Amino acid sequence: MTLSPSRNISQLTQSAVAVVLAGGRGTRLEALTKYRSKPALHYGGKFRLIDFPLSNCINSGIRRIGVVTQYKSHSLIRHLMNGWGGFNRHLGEYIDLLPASQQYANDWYKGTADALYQNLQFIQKTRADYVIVLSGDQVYRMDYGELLADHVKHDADVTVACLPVQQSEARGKLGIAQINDEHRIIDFVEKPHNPCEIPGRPGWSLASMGIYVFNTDFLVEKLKEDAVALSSRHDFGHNIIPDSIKRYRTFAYTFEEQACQTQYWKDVGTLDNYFQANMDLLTRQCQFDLFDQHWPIWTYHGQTPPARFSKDECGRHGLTQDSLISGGCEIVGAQIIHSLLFTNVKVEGGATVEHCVILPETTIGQGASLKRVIVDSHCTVPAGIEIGHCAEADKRRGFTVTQQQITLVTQEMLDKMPLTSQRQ
Ligand code: ADQ
Ligand code: ADP
Repeated sequence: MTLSPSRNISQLTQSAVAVVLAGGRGTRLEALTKYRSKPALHYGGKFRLIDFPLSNCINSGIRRIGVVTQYKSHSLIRHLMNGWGGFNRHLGEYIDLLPASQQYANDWYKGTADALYQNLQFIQKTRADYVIVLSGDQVYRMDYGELLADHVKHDADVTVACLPVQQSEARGKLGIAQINDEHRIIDFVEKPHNPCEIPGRPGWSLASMGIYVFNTDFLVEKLKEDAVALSSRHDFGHNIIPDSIKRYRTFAYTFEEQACQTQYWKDVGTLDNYFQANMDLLTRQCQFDLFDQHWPIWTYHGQTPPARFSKDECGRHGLTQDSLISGGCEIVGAQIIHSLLFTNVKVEGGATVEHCVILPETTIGQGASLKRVIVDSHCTVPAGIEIGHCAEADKRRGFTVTQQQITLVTQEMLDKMPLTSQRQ
């Protein structure tokens, strides 16, 4: 197909189905993913991580989507039903939930490739020409139409979206590709300890974003082959992609080159980068602009009144500085500095919240003082408590403290904390 701008690209997006992988455990996020899957994790004041790939699909014109769920999927499914149910199946638009229902195989999803293999019927029934495989837990804006166009331009069997990253960030965490002048992938190693450099760009490697486009027939063939391979981990990064480069047309799409987009991409894997990715949003200089009307991020947002800042009974004003405050928040005589408050957070008189991420439906009691803290949803933080001022004291009280000295607090931790240890 000769590709001239939007008309052909819109034909491509219509002939594609997206499968969003949302079943990983996300164990490095510790207690934040104890009861919810990583794609269900709250992010950016009113969103959940899964909203980002789903919004990219909608904004790119892809309206046929499967979401593969497995672990701890209750709040994920609730969010998808509340917020993403407005598709019109009569017009061929839908989001289908694909839980590990043990129909195709008598097992849970063994890996990302197996998660698609167990949903081959769903994929084949769509009669789509292309399958876009996405991760449910990354923050970025991407026009998948351009990705598909690149795939077709190269007459590829599979295309891997890639991004240059600093070697220190890639080491042991990301799949690394080497490409030739035509952007064909000539080598791929999953999470190497010594990622190879991009020629002429010292200190940088070309990382896989875990985003793939496959010709449907090719994908079906590869998944069937992989399903019976005894030594396989049934994983895209470990098996399908390295196997494909040997015998098939496997190309890299470099996200860096996507026109008119600021290239922000975060795989929110650890508490430290979850904290930082939220903090990034507080400045107007952030490469990821939540206020970009051209590529909106869609989500479910319940009915809430506007955030209210009011005086408490001692006459102290509710004040904020450099923060994102969501609907339903009530700041009564408290100070919020450089923080992100999700929906329906209440902060009571004399409390100070500084450099914090406070998840929804949480109350911070009178006079509490929090600094560099992530507070989980549905917490009641006791009055007068100090958190985030001394790492050792926080650890003694059962809170999690990260390498970068961010403290995580959940209601379970608060419930177990002896009453005598509220002050440090
Ligand atoms: P990882 O980030 O380690 O590497 P992985 O754990 O395979 O990716 O998860 C990818 C997506 O699949 C996540 O959204 C996760 O929730 C989901 N998932 C994981 N296991 C699943 C299962 N059994 N069933 C259903 N869904 C599952 C990948 C690539 C790397 C690349 C990085 C970029 O393998 O090459 O560099 O993504 O983040
Ligand atoms: P979210 O903040 O993602 O909306 P929820 O508060 O709905 O999270 O919790 C996610 C899931 O975890 C729900 O199924 C909920 O019932 C369950 N859950 C939350 N806290 C606990 C707990 N302490 N013990 C057991 N299950 C819990």
